[in-house]
Amino acid sequence: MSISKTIVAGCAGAILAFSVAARADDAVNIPTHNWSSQLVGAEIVGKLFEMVGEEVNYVPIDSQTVYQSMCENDIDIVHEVWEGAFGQSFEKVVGEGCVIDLVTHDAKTREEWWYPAHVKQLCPGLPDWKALDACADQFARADSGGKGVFIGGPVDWLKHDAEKVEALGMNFVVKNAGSAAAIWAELEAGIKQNKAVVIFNWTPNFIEALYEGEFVEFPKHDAQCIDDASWGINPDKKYDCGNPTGGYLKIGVSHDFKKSHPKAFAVAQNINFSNLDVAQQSNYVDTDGMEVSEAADKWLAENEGRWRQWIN
Ligand code: TMO
Repeated sequence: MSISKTIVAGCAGAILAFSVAARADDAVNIPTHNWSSQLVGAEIVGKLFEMVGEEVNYVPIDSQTVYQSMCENDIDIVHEVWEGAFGQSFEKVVGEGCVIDLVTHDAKTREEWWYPAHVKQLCPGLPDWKALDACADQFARADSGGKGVFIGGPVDWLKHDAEKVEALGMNFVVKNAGSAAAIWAELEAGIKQNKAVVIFNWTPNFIEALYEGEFVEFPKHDAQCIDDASWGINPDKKYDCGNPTGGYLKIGVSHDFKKSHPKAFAVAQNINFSNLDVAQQSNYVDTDGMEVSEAADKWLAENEGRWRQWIN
């Protein structure tokens, strides 16, 4: 008992010491997540902050808990707040007043179940979700008990896919990939073998430059669908709808950011990425095989006229 208490107390002390140390250098803390455009964009944002004289730390962190970390001032900025994946976590902390909704990028986003073009031949009636469900057996695997398999993203993207399957009564199971790369490997295997495959995908992303395909059309998204069980075709369940189709992409900053890092704040409020920007940031890494910092440098080299205005 007393040994485990000592260990717990020791750990808490270590975590505290670490978070104090992490802030001691006064750098801007920028989170890094598990998809390519975010990693490249984080370095672009960081390099812009460095140009105006700020120091920058890159902090690998879970893409949901980062919103709470902004409230605790451990993280200063999230530059890719995707409505579909993070809207709820983000809007909660904005409502609490500890995070500021600073910028809405021009980019419009969608995150949803998606299949490559050949699947439409295998499963007539797509992209309607009911047609997909009627073909569920084609998406079955040895270990899925006859149910179709949907390849979801890593769990921190929190897509509520299992809830959606249940609320819509679909004959599918959700298999969460461990990484974005694992999703793309499933997609490529399906294409090579001409097999039915349905994965989580999003736009803007590099996929659209490489493969033809479509999003599955679920019942149209409504804010009430994820708040109110009685809304939608299943009167007893939330999530009986698709994700937003013209979703936002935002920049959120911690409430204290303006005061703690005024030069970075002034830049952040000018940043504005388009669909093409986000797609390129992803493409440079996933299609062209560049390192993240190389990709950030390429984007900066090609967009100097724009970011010069952002930093002035
Ligand atoms: C958050 N994401 C863009 C991977 O859907």
